[in-house]
Amino acid sequence: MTVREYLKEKIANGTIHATLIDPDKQPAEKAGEMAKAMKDAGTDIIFVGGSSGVTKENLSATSKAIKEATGLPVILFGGTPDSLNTELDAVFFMQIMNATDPIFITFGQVAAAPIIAKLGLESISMGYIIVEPGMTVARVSKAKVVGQDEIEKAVAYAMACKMFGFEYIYLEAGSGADRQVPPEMIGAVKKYVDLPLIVGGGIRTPEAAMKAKMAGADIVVTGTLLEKGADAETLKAVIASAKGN
Ligand code: 1GP
Repeated sequence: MTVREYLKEKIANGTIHATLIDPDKQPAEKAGEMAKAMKDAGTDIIFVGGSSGVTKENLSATSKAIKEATGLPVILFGGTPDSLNTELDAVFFMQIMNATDPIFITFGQVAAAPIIAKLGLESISMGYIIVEPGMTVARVSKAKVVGQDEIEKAVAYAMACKMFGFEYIYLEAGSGADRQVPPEMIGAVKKYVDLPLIVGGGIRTPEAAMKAKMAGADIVVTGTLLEKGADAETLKAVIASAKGN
């Protein structure tokens, strides 16, 4: 089964949870243990990546350790062309819609495409929209962030994603954000654009996860929660809320 099929099948049954692990933040073995804890808590898929410090070495070792520890699919989310490797199950081939640095709009993707083809990696296209506060990824990509109250602008970006032919849309408030993507924005994007919607950034409580799910997120992503060493009960509660259990 491809990762595309896996996601499609899962999402058809309701909102799922994705765990984001940055390979630059801990040794591979530790990443495997963290992913195992998330699997036990109910997560469905592991995203690996980060805004800086992702190398072929740490990415391949981390992906391998996660797969060995969990058996869950591992998909690259962010990263650089030279970090691509065959330990990944798939790659989000993504465009930061509101970046102003062209590396994140097209040149990085042009550099990555032949490598993805050569390695035979599955690639899943995604339009990525950064919402205030945006955090590191907004700074690195020099994004014109969508304000928390700019609902129409978010919908326009999402419509453009659909017209470009992207398979997924990601509404991102930024890792470690103090505010999540507003539920009204998630709801509006979901209402006007029928693409599977990924939502992340600043989701660290069952309430926040529930808000994202109820507003229409198909995949709720958390990263910081795990990084900060939340206990098993908290992980379980957040994931259960994301999935509406
Ligand atoms: C970042 O959306 C993800 O790309 C996760 O954000 O680290 O705030 O959970 P957090």
